[in-house]
Amino acid sequence: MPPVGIIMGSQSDWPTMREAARVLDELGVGHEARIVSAHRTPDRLWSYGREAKGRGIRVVIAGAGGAAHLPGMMASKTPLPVIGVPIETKALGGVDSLYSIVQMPRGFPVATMAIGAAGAVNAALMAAAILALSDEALAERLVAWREALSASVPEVPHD
Ligand code: RP5
Repeated sequence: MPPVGIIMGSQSDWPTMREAARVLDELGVGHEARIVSAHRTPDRLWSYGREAKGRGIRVVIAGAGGAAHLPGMMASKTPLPVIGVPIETKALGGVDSLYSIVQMPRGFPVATMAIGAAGAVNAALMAAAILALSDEALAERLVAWREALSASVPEVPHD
């Protein structure tokens, strides 16, 4: 069973959330992706949250847009760490998603990332960092990934 579960509220979230999948692939971290909507498929959300830990999932990345209740509801159903990705929206630019995810009541945290693709990439890196606490080989791959990113940044801007 892969250690990371990537869930999202809709197929329309996948172009953003596949950025998380891509980075996890780069780091050699197993993952699964599922559409689990808090509003449209609440029973699926309930089963996923109830079963994730027992199936071997160790971190959940949850992306949703608009009235983005998926990450918070997932955090209420599983003791696993939940990382929330606010999806950019046409109507409100993703601030709606951000506010829906970030303002959890005390006791049930969601680690909330930036809006959009940057948030999805960072969610993958955060999940990898959590797993790397007990996986030295992954910790080394994560350091190498970060070093490669640093090395790719030019010192002098060009036209
Ligand atoms: C949310 O509603 C989803 O996470 C998605 O970001 C948003 C819009 O969904 P679609 O109408 O594109 O399916 O539940």
